[in-house]
Amino acid sequence: MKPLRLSSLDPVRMPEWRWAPFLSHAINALIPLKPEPYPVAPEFLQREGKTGSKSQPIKVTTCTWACRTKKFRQVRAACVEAGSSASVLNFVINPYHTFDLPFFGADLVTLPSGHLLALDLQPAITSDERHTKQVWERLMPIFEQWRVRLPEGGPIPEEAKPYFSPGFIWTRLHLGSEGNQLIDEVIMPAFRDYLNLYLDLVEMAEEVSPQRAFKLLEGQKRYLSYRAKKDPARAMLARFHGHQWTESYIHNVLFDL
Ligand code: DBV
Repeated sequence: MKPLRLSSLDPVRMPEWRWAPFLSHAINALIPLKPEPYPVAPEFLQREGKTGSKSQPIKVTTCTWACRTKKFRQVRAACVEAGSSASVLNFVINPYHTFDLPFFGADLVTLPSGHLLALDLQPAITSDERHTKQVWERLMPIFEQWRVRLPEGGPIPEEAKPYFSPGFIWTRLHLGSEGNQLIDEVIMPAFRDYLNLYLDLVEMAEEVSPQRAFKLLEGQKRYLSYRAKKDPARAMLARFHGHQWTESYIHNVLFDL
């Protein structure tokens, strides 16, 4: 039996979960910011389910790790472990709208067809230099350094483009040793670099005026309602845990502003 998780800060322990080192790294990097629990209803802290066939069922576990800090409204990790069917870490940092900060977003997805990997510092308002310039200037050299070592992930929907930075890392890798090596040698250090840069921007960030904060809040709401509406995990989560649970999880936990 897995120990029940009672707080959003309780450790996520799922044997075989592909993305454990990434979540550990992020949690450790957040320690200096003094994380406090984020309210998450018990049915979303840990949920068991089943997939596969009647004769060969596969156990599914979905856990949510989350916190808040002085400058972060919500940091949350959706962690899915379903054996050979899926292993996912979807990790988003939501800053308070009183700071001119982007989101930190990572989507690390392992499916039977391969790994699908996304990493970005996503703007709340793309068409606003004051919001993007300082971030992109520092992000682009890091992006250039890692993306040359990764295959292109292929087209993304046109309507999604306003929500990405030009430093969006997006790749698909094969399962097996070749993919694993790229995850260790490229995706992990890129994740560390993006998070380091992000935490540096956060440390420097100072509160903005109420007018500016209002504009940022509108941008954040637009971004999160887009993510909730188009969540690519919706079908998978509904298969694992049912429609009702999934809709509530998407709207009340994952994208809850
Ligand atoms: N994606 C989420 C959440 C997930 C999740 C909350 C709880 O936003 C997983 C889990 N993403 C997930 C899964 C798939 C994708 C795909 C399971 C595969 C869906 C499937 O093939 O059935 C990046 N993720 C994708 C895709 C993109 C992203 C572009 C492909 C979509 C498609 O082909 O239709 N997600 C997107 C993104 C961020 C992100 C840019 C932020 C960095 O989190």
